Amino acid sequence: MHRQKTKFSHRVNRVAGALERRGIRATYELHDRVLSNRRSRRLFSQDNPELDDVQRRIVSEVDADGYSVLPFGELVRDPEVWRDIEAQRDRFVAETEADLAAGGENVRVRQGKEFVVRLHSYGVELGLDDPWFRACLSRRMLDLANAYLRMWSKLEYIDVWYSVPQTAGSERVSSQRWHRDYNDKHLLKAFLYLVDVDEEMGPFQYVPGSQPGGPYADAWPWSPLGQNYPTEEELEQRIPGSAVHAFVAPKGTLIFCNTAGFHRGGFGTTDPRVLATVTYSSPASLASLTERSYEFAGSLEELDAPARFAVS
Ligand SMILES: O=C(O)CCC(=O)C(=O)O
Repeated sequence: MHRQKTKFSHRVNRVAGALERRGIRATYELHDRVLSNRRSRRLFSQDNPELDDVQRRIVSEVDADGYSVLPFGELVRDPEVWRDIEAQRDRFVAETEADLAAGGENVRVRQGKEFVVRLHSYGVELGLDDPWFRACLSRRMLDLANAYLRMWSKLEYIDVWYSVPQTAGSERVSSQRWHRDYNDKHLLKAFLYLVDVDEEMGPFQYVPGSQPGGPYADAWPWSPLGQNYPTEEELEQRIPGSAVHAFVAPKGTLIFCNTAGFHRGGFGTTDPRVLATVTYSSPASLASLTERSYEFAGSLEELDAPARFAVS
């Protein structure tokens, strides 16, 4: 009897879970086609930003291949911005390494992804005094994100990561494995390397052309809340190793990428990998599948309209 009851309640939970997932997917589609994203597309078409050559190149490369890579200073030319971000990195690395040396009790990690120590994580307040946040909200970054998404985007997630080297022989877990991000197809992430990253430090890796609309889009295709983690072997059988791009690159390298395409990274075994990251997504994602990682601490009045939209 007890066994039957347990089996029954498992089935109820499974069915309830499936129904809930179906509801979340339907909500995403509705927000993408009709509700949130329609307004966002209209706002963009009424205020189509003029891009310079560098921004245009990034957008057309991400359109074609799913990624674009360039030195940060080519896009954000004010050297003070980079200097401020480096100072932010130095404080974060010093604090993280002191915490780790003392047993790692105070580092900010998320369950299941303990290999990434975060400067902010979720539920923080951020203002324009944070240099990486300031850069991500600048028109240099935001205009190209909006142009790629063809709508005013939401700045949904922002952080600085310290990827802790893994012990030899450990297995890849979570985002160290090939996956598509489940939370939006209108997605642009940026990764700014804050240290030189070599093959052993867990470089970010991407399958060019696996973004929605690309030639590998039909391999375990993207769907909202999809189960987008094939085994490493399955992916390697379908997509030749020669098609994978590993971003082994010096510090100051900026990678833009639609991570609805296949990617993985952070599986380092030697030195820590330190990078700053940001996610621009569509309003449909925030309405159904994601939570903004921060609250804007400044006054909305001091922002222009696309930036105000991005943080609220
Ligand atoms: O740490 C990495 O390089 C991978 C990150 C990742 O999977 C993601 O941001 O979605």
